[in-house]
Amino acid sequence: MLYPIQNRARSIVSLDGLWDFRFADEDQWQSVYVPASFNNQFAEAKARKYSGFVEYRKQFILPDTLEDSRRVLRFGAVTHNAKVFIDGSLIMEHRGGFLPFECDVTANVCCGVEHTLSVMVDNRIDNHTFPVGNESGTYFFGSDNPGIPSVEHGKLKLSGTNLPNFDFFNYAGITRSVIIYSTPLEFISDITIVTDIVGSDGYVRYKVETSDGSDNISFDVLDRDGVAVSSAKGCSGNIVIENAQLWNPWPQDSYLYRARVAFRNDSYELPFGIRTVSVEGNRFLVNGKPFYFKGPGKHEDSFIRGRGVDVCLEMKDINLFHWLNANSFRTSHYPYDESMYQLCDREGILIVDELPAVGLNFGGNKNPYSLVTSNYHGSLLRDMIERDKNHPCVVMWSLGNEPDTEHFPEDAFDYWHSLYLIAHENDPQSRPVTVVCCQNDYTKDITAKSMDVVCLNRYYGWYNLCGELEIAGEALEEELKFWEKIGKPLILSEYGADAIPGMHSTVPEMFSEEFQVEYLKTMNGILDKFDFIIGEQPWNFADFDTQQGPMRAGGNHKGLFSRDRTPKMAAYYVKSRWSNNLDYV
Ligand code: GCB
Repeated sequence: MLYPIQNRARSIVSLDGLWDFRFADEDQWQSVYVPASFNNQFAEAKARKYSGFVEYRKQFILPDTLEDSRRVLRFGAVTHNAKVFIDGSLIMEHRGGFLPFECDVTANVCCGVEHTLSVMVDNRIDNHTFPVGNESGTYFFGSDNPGIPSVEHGKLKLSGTNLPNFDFFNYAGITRSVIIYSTPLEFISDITIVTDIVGSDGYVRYKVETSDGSDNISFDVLDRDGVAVSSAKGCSGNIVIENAQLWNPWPQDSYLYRARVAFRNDSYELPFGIRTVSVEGNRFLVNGKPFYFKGPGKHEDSFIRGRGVDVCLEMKDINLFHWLNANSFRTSHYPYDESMYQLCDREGILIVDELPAVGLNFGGNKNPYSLVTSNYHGSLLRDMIERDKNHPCVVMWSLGNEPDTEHFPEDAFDYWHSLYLIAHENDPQSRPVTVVCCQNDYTKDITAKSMDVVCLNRYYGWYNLCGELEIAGEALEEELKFWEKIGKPLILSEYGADAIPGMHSTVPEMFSEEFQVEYLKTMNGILDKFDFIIGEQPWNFADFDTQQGPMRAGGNHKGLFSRDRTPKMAAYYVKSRWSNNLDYV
């Protein structure tokens, strides 16, 4: 899937801005801003608690200049499900809240005429959605309502409310940009680039797809200054770039070339980097050199926009990554807006790209694999790879976060292994694949060790052995000795402690900033004892919003930064540790 661009052959009309909005159970229209989650834009509780359909509506007119072009309506993401209508006719439906979808509307949308675009958005989550909602009437970290017999016996139902089986607020709406883009009627439909390095030369293998399958293509590679350094003809080919500049992780140069593709009246420019990634033994190699992942897990989350795209905030966050001496992150717990990947291509920050498969875990009470289908999961995986395959910053796929791999080990293995194969088959670069594992009885898990990289989320000293850092460190060490024998590289993909910003204590007890520092120091001290550890990803970069509940005072406070990006003590500690730990040279 090509990201829409504007050039001499293509244009973009933005439909972002103010739209009409109403809850499906009301007649009253109000104003709402797009792109953004709707939940924080209103003063009333309803927008935070609502579960069901909401309707968005906007009138628009396309300029006459697009009359002879192909016109495509594209949504960056609508959370979670969408039905799209033009002038009252259904033109497309989409399932899943974090990936783009589009439709050729050349026949539906005339230029110079007013049209009405409306979108029915469903924010409900249940056992069959990604992320997973909890149908039993409880929410993540909520109690099972013991002692309220009327709830237990189903007389009082928490229906009509969002009940996430995950620890982030269920933000929803038209969260990413809406555009109509144009292309010539005969157009370039896809480009795939795979690179290799031999000695000092870069090898670029490309494939271009066009609307009519024709071969009439020119493919030029431009350097950073826009100078053509190599070129080829035809819909696929191999190009050699002598003395190539490599795309290297920050703080080295993440050099981007540009492929300029021309087909009849159409043209497209795609930035790409020459780099390789692979796993060898217990090492993760970037351009053949061992890479150590340093960087906190993230969320798309901010005060008013919720999960709505905010490119300025993304810029600030990546500059804070540089400040922290961080070099990578995981897009926990869903694919992010494309703008983040474009930024990370430019800034040399490596991404572990994660699907929204979070919450496939009912603590052993239910078998999640009897509820969900790997077919839907597989189609999301193909879509994510299709969208992100050309980004040099994307170095690994994460199939999901913290599924149950302990209580139904064979079912888990079958489910995740089939997805593992899909990822390798569909990614032209065949990047390493992982699934991020939950704190569990790891001796029963046969899934984690079948991945290319083992990724573990561990909260020793927080959710268990609470506050007892010495023994928590011993428990982590004991577990890592187990994984060391498996012979695969391992990333500690989450570990952390909540710290309420500004809460201090001479005795480092839980929730103080001092404790957060001591917690990270203890766990890092254990990581340093093992050679097969290839990364540390403290949870989280910044505090973020969650469902209300007894474990969350105004959200999750495991951030190194507060939600407004003010550094906590832990940010300074981590910055200093990571300045001394540059394994990629
Ligand atoms: C986890 C989850 C993450 C939570 C975190 C926590 O294991 O992957 O989504 O926010 O723990 O803070 O509890």
